[in-house]
Amino acid sequence: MEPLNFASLEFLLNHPETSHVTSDVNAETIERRSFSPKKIKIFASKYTDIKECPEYKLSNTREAAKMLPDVINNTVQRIIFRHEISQKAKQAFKMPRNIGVLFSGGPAPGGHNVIAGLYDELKKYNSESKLIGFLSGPDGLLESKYVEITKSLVDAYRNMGGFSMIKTGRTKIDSKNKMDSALKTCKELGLEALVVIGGDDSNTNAVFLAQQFKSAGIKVIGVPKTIDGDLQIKTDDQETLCAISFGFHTAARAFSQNISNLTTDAGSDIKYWHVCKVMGRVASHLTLECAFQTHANLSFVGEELADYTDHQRIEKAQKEGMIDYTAYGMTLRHWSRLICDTIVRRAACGKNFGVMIIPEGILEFINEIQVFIIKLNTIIADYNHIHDIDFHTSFPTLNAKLEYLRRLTRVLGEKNKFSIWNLRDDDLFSQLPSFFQTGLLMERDTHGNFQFSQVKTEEIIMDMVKEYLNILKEQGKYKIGIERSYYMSIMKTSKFIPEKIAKIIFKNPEDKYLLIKESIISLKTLKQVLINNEVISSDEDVPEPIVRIFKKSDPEFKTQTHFYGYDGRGSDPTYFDCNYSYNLGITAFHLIANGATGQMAAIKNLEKKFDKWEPIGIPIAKLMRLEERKGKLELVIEKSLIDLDSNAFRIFKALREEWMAASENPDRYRRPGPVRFAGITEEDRPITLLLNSI
Ligand code: FBP
Repeated sequence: MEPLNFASLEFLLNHPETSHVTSDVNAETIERRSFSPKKIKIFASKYTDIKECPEYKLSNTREAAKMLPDVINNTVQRIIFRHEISQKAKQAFKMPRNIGVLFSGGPAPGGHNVIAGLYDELKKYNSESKLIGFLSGPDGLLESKYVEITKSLVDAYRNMGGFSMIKTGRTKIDSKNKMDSALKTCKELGLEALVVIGGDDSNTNAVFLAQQFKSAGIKVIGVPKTIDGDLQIKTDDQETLCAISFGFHTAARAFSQNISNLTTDAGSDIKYWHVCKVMGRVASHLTLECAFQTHANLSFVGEELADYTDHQRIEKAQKEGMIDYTAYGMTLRHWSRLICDTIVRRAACGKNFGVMIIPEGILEFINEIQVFIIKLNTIIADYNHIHDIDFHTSFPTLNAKLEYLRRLTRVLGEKNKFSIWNLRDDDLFSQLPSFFQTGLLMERDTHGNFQFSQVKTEEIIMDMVKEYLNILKEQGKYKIGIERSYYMSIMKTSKFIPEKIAKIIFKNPEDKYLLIKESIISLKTLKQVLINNEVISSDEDVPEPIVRIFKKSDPEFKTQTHFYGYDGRGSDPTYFDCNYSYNLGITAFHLIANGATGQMAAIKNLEKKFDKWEPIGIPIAKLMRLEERKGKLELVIEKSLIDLDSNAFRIFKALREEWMAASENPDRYRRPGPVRFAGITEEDRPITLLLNSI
């Protein structure tokens, strides 16, 4: 036989096609890197000015005034054209500057464009100016670890996702020592200003730095970042100053593409319920946006569950002259019943499949779990306060932690039922699955936030759902509806009159989807019904076509669980986020060049078309509110939750029954498609934002 003529490996490796298709940089990356985001018109003018806007009222807390005296009187500032400028002011604008920048918190698509916008603007006025990027978040500032950001570095990351250029971290600058180290680094580098790109906690960090650095003449500007979308700012008169943080749109779209693919698969394979947990530490903004993007069959909004009241229970108690406090707020059990209700209703219409979205932070809105979270936060904080070693180091395993809690009940609980951890708490807690206990007892993040992303909420709830569906099945209430035409075609092969049998075995013999009577829950009960109705005699078997129909009506509940979070957070930014974040970077520069500090760079009118966008500075100190963190009250920026009176939520509520499609109508799934740049791009702003602006 002739030897086969293989190409040599060397030949293959040197082949142009090989190097083309195995290159790290593909055509999409090249296109992204070369895209120039749109610039807000004001930035086309050479020099800008800042106009104070006292008409935008933001009232502050007394604590913030006490702790942030040098920045508390800041007002909202609008960046405007400067028509006339003195030679001196021109020189001041054009002087070489050193600005530092850092990422803080979880990555959010668009971060690199904030740096690109800041860099381009800085260099536009003076090519000698320097942008210093602190490495790995606040740690880089504290430990003086940084790189000078160069054109080639910026160009490699333009319009690209992640924070990989300089990385990020979650360190909180919360002590005098850390403040001093940060200031020392900035002074050594001769920084005029520091830009902190982060979420609510990082912007809190930024304003405390602004206060601390004020006497040294170093300015600090925050930039609103977080995929969670919970950094939204309104004035006291409900005028929107910052409609959303950057990264939200991309993450929501990236999750939605995956969820939408699941709707396609679910509707094809018709055997699974896909349970999609979607990131968002507390608020359900991402879930709501994904619901609009995909029209999944069932989406939960935590904020709505928190509002839940069981009117039946209230009325019952009232009749007995009592008040039932447990009727206010949602329990895990009741939530699982709501899910079962949808599953059963869809199954009755022949759809024993579907896609549901649950927000990562939903547990925050489930009363009983929220109580555990608060109690455990306090217990852990108290322990850390009293002892030299941290709670998690002292009790590294779940068993050790549980034993400590049990000891608390012995020491405190037996005598005092009002103690923070009593026998009832311990009893309820011990009934939770161990992975859930581990989740609830996990270390809080550096800012004292509960780490919802580490808790397998979807598994806990689906276990409860499965359990209850089994009960419903035994009661004959969970059945798959049989399409009438299918029933007729099967019965054609038998000797029976389909209409007559239908009346005997179905509870709705005239409908399009036929439901087997609740009393028929097994082949045995089916046979008995047929005997009773003289369809067959007792020594006959149930006829094969009827067995087939019965088996088809008997549901098997099968689920697939998915978690969408880190994947979408790492997506390349949408067109909206590219433009938004780039303009935030430019805004940060102009706030600095005009002498602002303690402000958050923002774009007003983001919810409107691009030509309405306005760059502004928002006084961060005015946003500070007292909140419990690690058992202590601390000043932080309040997280924005979904407003149940907002247009978006009201529209969602009105449409969700259609999306549930628990009817003869087909599913209403929407295909948002991938995050893309060329051709027809995705919608030009988040759907929820657009709806809220109507
Ligand atoms: P930021 O608030 O820092 O933007 O982070 C948001 C987030 O992605 C949440 O949605 C999620 O709960 C959390 O970070 C996950 O944290 P980690 O990255 O530490 O696992």
